[in-house]
Amino acid sequence: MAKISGAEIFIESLKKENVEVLFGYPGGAVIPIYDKLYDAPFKNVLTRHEQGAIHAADGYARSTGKVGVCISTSGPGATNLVTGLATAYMDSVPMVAFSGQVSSSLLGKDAFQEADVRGITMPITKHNYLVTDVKDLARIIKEAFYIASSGRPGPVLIDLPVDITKELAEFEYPESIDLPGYNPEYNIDKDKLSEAAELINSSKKAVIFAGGGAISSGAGNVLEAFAKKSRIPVITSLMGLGAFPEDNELSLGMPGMHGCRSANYALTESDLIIAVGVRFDDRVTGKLDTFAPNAKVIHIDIDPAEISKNVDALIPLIGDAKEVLEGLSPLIKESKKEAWITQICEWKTNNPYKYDDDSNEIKPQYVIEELNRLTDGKAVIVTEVGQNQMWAAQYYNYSVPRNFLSSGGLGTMGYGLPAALGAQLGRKDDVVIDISGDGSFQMNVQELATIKNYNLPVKIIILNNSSLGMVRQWQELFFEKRYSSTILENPDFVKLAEAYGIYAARIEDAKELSKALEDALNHDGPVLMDIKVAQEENVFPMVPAGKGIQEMIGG
Ligand SMILES: Cc1ncc(C[n+]2csc(CCOP(=O)(O)OP(=O)(O)O)c2C)c(N)n1
Repeated sequence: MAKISGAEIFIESLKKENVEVLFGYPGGAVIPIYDKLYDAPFKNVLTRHEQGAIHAADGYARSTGKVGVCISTSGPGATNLVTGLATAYMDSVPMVAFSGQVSSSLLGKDAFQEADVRGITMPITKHNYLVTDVKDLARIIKEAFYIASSGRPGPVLIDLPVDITKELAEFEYPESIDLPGYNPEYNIDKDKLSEAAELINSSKKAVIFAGGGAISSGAGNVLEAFAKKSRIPVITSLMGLGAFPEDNELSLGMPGMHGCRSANYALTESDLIIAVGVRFDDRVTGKLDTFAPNAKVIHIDIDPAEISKNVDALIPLIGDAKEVLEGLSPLIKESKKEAWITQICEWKTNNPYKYDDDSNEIKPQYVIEELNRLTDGKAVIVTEVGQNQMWAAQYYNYSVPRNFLSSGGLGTMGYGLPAALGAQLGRKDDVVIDISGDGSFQMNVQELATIKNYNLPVKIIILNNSSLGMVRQWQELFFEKRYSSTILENPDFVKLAEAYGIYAARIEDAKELSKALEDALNHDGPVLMDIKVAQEENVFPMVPAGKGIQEMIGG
């Protein structure tokens, strides 16, 4: 068999994995790979920063369910991937990231652009590799894609010394995988299923709490049927938005720090929580001692490490969320539970998200409501972090999975713009809207160039409050309005976008908003809207730090 170079093995392996798009940034340690990318059959997207590349791969992965792929050079290129890896790891996003590395003979010698990337990324990857022999490369790539996408998804890093990309080996892509010690498939425990069904059937005030795991397992339809049959209301975490349609009468929306009162009241009053692919993040539970004091917990999760990590589970059901729900469904009795449903409806009716819209200033919540109306709740919404993220979660109605992309676990400012461009490449026919704060936007603003170069019709909406709004909100409420380092003097975002060749407009008058948003959505190409919103607007309701989720203020 003819031998080919490591760089060619890289290309051939990605072809075998049906990679459609690779995001990356070149440098010395990956020049041999970039040479082969010059005429590779898949799309090779040059971002303007390695952090942009990895968030773009993440946005592509979250919006499509496929593995996102990115590449950087060694040293600073690789360390620029770190935030993106941690972001993907916290939110269980399937990704394979390649970092170039110095030549094998220079490893450990503080060579030019050497960084111990395996060491650095060990705690923020599902697995990582340093390739030491070109003969291992195809196998390692095969394993990496498998590990990234099986079980609980996550990012896998492959550190690839430059000499290996030049060495020759026969190329044979392995047919199967042999990974003793990694066993992501679980046989669902039948006894536990029966126990769980019994508990569900005898409960009076049960709630389903669905998260990111429900989305990554594709449990949507099964979850809907399960909720309908059992008449159990569904709460969706930030990561679970879209796992259950929010217009369904059984939907209670998002719980936690900025969730809706009805979801928090329901959790607090419930006698049973059926947790589906959630990790009971502290932003959800608030003060743990008072969280859902009367509830027993059935915890469905593919990752045994999640069971009783934060909240004790009476019955763990380890396995793929969709498969577990499929197993559970036939054991569930059709039930009325009308007293509980009536209570839920009352909470929902009496406690919608609300804001004062009596001023002349544009309210950020109104911007999201208008976007929801104009897109019929069907756009892919990508957010930054802060108030913009919470308003996007609260005021847009999510009805299908994979339409809300946001850095939930790590809370990474600078995620939105590159993730939106990745999502647009994965979902070519869909409207992709990046909802941004003026602070976050500037963290990866350079990706405007990538958006322009590939003419990606991303609609960028800056909720411009000239401040780091979420931090300013905390300073207002808990630090006597001492606005330390949170008021921003910004550049002219319209001129900035225009300098990148992107159509842009500024909106300062609420009366002009709807028409301007409509024009932006109809514009055939990328658009940036700089929307001047009320500076001192706060996200409510809010559970103050250290309080129980029933102790919400505002809203
Ligand atoms: C990389 C990073 N640095 C700092 C923070 C802390 N932080 C959380 S929200 C926030 C303010 C965000 O401001 P902006 O993007 O303008 O959004 P707004 O809250 O005003 O909508 C900050 C600084 C973070 N989440 N990520």
